[in-house]
Amino acid sequence: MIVEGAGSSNDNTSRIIMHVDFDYFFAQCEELRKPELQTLPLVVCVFSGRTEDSGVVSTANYVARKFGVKSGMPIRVAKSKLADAQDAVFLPLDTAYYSQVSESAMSIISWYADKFECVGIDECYLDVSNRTGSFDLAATLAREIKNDVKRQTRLTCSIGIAPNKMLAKMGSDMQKPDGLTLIDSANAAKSIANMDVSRIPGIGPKTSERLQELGVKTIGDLSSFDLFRLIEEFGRKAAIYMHNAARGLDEEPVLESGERQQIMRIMTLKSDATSAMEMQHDLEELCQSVFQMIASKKLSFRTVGVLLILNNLNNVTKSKSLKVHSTSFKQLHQAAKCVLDEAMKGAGQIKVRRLGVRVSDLQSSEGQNTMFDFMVSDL
Ligand code: DGT
Ligand code: CA
Repeated sequence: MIVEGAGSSNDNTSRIIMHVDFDYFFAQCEELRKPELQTLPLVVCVFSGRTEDSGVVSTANYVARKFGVKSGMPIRVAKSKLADAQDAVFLPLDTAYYSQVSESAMSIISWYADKFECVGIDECYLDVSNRTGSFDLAATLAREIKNDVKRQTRLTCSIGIAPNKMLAKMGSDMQKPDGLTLIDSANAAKSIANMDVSRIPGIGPKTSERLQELGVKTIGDLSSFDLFRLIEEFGRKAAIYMHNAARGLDEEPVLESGERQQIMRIMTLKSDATSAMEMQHDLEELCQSVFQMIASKKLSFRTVGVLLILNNLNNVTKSKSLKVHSTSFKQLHQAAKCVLDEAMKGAGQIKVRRLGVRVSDLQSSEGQNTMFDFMVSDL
């Protein structure tokens, strides 16, 4: 793994950003728990409940997509498209389960970023400028992320690497599924010139329809369209955004939110464990390592989580939030022990191969008075 701080540092003008997007996410989650679905057309539906077929398609696996099934399509239409397909499967949404899968995968990915921003259940941005320093190393890191996510969760994702968020997002969409696309500054304008304007994030159906009426179909057309005319049509802010976007320019930073900030350590156990007791020593070691990192960064934490990677490669994650932020090792360790006991209930009879400890909901502990530190460490 390329470690934090490795590679040359980058200035603000030459960033290296990744966008990670999970492939056919809800349907892929369903395949994880029922691998026999992988070869069948699978459609995840939002059933409205009015009639048996009323509602829309949330997403479909790539087998079903070959028949023309798409997100947002009425279920009735999807059924007619799959009328000749054998064994098509229609399942209702299970958002709680998808969120759990997402959380496990995001916590793995976030470990690879200088800055990590989760922007939805199945996509996130990583600023990897400092730790990679070059697009070549970023591509190596992206392969490592894909492998790690696949090994630990069995999910596939597509990654775009670019000098900004907008291009990275467009890149992750270019070679789906299981893709990796690099767009550097030199080839940016050329890579996107022939694409439809609607591929620019933020350009919805209404704007793209109006652009069409103005004779602007592709991103290349948009880049050479008169800026003042664009301002007249869409207002200054939107016009400048579109004008820059069409040239491959975007300065939006990767924004790490407080709740998403986290520090995590994972280890492979010397031998597979069947009880929390067998992992007590490793758990303490992980807590110490996490604690050293928070102490060195002068942070306090509120949420403590434990990740179990089981022998069958399934993940179990559990977490617990304290009433107030803490800087105490004792509290961290105690919370981790409780959470591990909880997590072991989810493991059932399956042995544990890897163990992780994570703290999140972090904030700066500087300025907290020592009395508070003293009180929480004595709890
Ligand atoms: P992908 O990324 O093209 O391989 O496929 P997905 O399914 O991951 O599509 P994406 O990334 O646009 O959306 C992520 C999840 O959001 C998707 O698994 C289901 C849900 N979703 C997407 N579009 C729609 C929609 O039009 N309606 C509903 N109800 N859910 C949607
Ligand atoms: Ca996706």
